Amino acid sequence: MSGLPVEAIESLSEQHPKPVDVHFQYGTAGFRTLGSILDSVLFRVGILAGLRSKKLDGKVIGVMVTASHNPEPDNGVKLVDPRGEMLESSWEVHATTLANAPDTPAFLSALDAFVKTTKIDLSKPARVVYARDTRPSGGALVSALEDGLKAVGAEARDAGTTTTPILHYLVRAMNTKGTKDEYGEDSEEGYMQKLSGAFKKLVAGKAPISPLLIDCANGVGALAGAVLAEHLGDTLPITLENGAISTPGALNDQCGADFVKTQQKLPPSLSSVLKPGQRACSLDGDADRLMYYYLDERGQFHMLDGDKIAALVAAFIVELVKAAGLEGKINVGVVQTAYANGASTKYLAERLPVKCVPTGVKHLHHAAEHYDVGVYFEANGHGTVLFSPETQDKLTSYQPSTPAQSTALGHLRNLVQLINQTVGDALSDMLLVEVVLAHKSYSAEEWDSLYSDKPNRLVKVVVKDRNIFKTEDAERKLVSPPGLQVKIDELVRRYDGGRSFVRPSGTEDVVRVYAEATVKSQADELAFRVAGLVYDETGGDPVKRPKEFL
Ligand code: NG1
Ligand code: ZN
Repeated sequence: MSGLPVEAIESLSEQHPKPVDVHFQYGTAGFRTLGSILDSVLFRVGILAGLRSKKLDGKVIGVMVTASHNPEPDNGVKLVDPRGEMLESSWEVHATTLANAPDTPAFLSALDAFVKTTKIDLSKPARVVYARDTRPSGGALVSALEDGLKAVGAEARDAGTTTTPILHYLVRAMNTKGTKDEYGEDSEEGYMQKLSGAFKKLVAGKAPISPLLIDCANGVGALAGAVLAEHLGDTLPITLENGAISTPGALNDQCGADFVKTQQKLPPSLSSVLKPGQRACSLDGDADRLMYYYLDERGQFHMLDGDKIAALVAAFIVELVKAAGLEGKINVGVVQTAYANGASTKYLAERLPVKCVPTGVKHLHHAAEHYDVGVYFEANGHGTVLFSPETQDKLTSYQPSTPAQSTALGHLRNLVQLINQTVGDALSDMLLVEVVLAHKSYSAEEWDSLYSDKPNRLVKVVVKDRNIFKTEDAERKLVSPPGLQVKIDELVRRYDGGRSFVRPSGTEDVVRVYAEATVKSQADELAFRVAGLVYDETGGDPVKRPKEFL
């Protein structure tokens, strides 16, 4: 064998057998399924993380144990590459192959083949940092991960229970320590100092900010939120809600960013707390998604989603670039997916370049890297703003010619510090939103009035085999099953302002249908008609056909 510590791996692997009849897949969010069947996956991911580090000459690799906005019994695991970005996609296949080897001998031979074909020098060091969210299954899964790390002889650092974006930050901070690209002190404390320091500079001299309510989804955001609130002090008065991290079943239940986005309503637990006109936001279970909202004077709920955040932030950055005298020297662009509300795309496209890419953070992130400043947000509230290395250099070396230019330049420099450059972070994004609102003296209502969302509806369809669904044009057109897209187009034409598309989910065993129309009832009807069409055309059982499908 190629120098693998076979005996260590063998004996530990026997303690983490793969469940029979389960197929694991490393999807857009890593491995994600019921926490109770993930033990073997975590052990094997530990080994894979060690090997990834060896392959990259001992650079620190991150491992995050979370299932984000999913229900509490779910869990998951994903790898983070050295600059804090998602695992290189070619390794997703290797992860899937290794996770599915049926037993220890098969796992060992798959590992051996993998090490040889990928040409991994096993004499290199391996360094890994890992963390988990607050799920009850997390502790045992981390133990399985630690066995994997031990088996491959990796030097491991336990970052404890923390948010996904903080883990991404730690990876980048550890790998850049002592270099000219140093990203910050490699601790949660270091991150909080970086964010709060930049925030305080950005809002200095602005009117006091009114209190913000944060729904922590009864997850890890409650812990990080409390630390951040302490750092911010009076500069941003925060009230943390839904912080019941040890109440069984509470995580993401009737609260959190995904609840708000999919239900388009206030988490019931906030109904007696949120005052009309007050700003509130929801995090998801690992604090990388953010949804804002408010109640108007009549008590009506208004949601400010990832698209609204993108619109607010992109316009602000464009203004600052102009004010700094850098127009034409630094180009700002926006990246969205097909789920972006049509009204947001229209609003943004009238002002700056907008690109549509397939769902999944890695697609958005990579596309955003092609702009000098790339703003990317999914409608569900996951996103960030990337400043290219050249842009950061420009901001450092640029000599402003007026005091106004100097002020705008200072703001841009501070934004680079405030905004997580590795992955979307709900807490960092929240501070960013608060900065823009403070600078523009906008209330939530004024922000909301930038454009009016087109009524829309998202529906799940359970099909026999979602893998037969293939798309093109950034997932906006189905190429398989053949003929289905023509029928969808025919339906869409019958609705005023109609738009609809169908794609297989990357995280659940379902097909998703999205529809928009000028009137809400029409958006619903179109979505349920397309869902019915998808169901029938792919041989769905007429007896089990959901009643709402048309
Ligand atoms: P899938 O299940 O592939 O639709 C969902 C979200 C994505 C992304 C991933 C990862 C929607 C419609 N889809 O993907 O945007 O966030 O989860 O968590 O929101
Ligand atoms: Zn998440």
